[in-house]
Amino acid sequence: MIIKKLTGDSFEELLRQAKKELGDDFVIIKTEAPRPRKGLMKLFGRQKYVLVATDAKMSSRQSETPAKTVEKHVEKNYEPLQTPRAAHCDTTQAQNNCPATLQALNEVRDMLADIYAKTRMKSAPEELFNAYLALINNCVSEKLAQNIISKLQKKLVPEQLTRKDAVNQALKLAIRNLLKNVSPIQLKNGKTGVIAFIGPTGVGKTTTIAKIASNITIYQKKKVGVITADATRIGAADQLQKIVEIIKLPFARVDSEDPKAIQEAVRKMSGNDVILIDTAGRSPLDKEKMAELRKTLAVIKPDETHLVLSITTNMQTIDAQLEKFSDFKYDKLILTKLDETTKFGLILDVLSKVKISLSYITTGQVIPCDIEMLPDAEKLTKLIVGEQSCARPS
Ligand SMILES: Nc1nc2c(ncn2[C@@H]2O[C@H](COP(=O)(O)OP(=O)(O)OP(=O)(O)O)[C@@H](O)[C@H]2O)c(=O)[nH]1
Ligand SMILES: [Mg+2]
Repeated sequence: MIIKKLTGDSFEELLRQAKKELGDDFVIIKTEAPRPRKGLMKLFGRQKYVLVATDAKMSSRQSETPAKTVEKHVEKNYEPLQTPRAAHCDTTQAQNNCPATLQALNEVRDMLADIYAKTRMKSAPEELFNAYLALINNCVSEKLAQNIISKLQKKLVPEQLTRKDAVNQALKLAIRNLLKNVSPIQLKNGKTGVIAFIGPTGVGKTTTIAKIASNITIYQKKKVGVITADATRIGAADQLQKIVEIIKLPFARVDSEDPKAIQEAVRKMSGNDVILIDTAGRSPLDKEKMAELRKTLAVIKPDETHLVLSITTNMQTIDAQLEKFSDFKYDKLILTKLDETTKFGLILDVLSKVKISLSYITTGQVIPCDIEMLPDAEKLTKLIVGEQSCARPS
C-alpha cells in the first residue's frame, strides 16, 4: 500500500497529481484546505492545500480484508506486541503491555474507517463528489461533509444526480436546513429581558454588545441598559462605557464577585426593555475563573445567555471551548469576525454541534454597522458552498 502526501495550490491540481502517481483507483485519506492567517503570519506567503491518498483498493473485490491490512501495516511499522494477542485482550492489559502498539492499532483502525468513508465519497457520482469537494474546500469537516453528501445520495433520483444544478440546489437546501434556527434577542412587551454574553477571551463580546445596544436603540427604538461585570481588565469597561455614553444609554459597572451589586444594578435598570450584561472573557482552561463566571450567572439569572465564539478559531479549539462552556446552559450562539476569513465551513460544523439558534454574526470592528441583526441563512449558505467569499455586505 502506497500512501502519498501531496501539496499544491488547489484540490483540482492535487487530484490530478494523485491520479498520475497512484492510478485511477486512488483513495483519499485526508484533505486540508489552507487556514486563514492572521497578523504577521500573512507575510509568509500562501498556505497550500494538502491531500493524503493511497493506492489501496477498498472495494468488496479487494483481495485483502481491512483487518489483514491493519495487521500488515502494524507488523511493518511497529514493534511486535509483547504478547501475541494483546490487541484482542482487554484494553487495560493491552495498554499495560504495549501502549504504543495499542495506540498504533487505534490510529490504523481510524485511518481505515476514514478510507472507507472516502471510498464511498469517491465512488459517488461526479456531481456529488464535486459538491463534497466544495464543502471540504470551504473547511466543512470531512465527517460532516460526508454525512451531508450521503444523505443527498439517498435523497436524489439517478437523473438528478447527474445534473450539477439539481445537486447544487439540493446541497444548498440541506445546508440551509442546518442553518434555519436563527433567533436574535426576543424582546417581550412589558418585561425587561436580561441577556448575558459569555465566551472565551478576545472573541468580541464587548464590541458585539456595543453593536447590539446601538442597533436596538437606534433601529428598534427600544430602551437598553448595559451592565459590565468585567472588572478584571483595566480599561475593559471604559471602552464599553464610552460607546454607550455616546448613544446615551444607562450604564453600570459592577464587580463580578459582588452578587449584591449585580442584583442592584439589574434592579435599577428594570425600567428598560432589555439589559445587556457583558462578562469578562474566560479562558476555558482557567477553572477558577470559570467557576467565578458560573457564580455570576447564577446571580444574574439571565433570560437568555449568548455564547460568543470567533470564526477565526480552529475547530479543535472551538470543540474545547464548547466543552468547557457546556455546563453554562447557553441558549444562543453569536459568531464573530466573519470578515477575517474566506472559508466559512466552520459555521456549519459549530451549529450542527451545538444545536442551538444562531443569534448574530459580526463582520468587522465598526460599531454599530458590522453586525447582522438577523443572520441571513441564504447568504451563509452561499458562503459555505463557496459561491460567495466575503461576509461583509458589498
Ligand atoms: N475583524 C473583526 N474584529 C472584531 C470583531 N468583533 C470584535 N473585533 C475585535 O476583536 C478585538 C477584541 O474585541 P473585544 O470586544 O474586546 O473582545 P472581548 O471578547 O470582549 O474580549 P475580553 O473581554 O478580553 O474577553 C477588538 O480588537 C475588536 O475590535 C469582528 O467582527 N471582526
Ligand atoms: Mg470584553
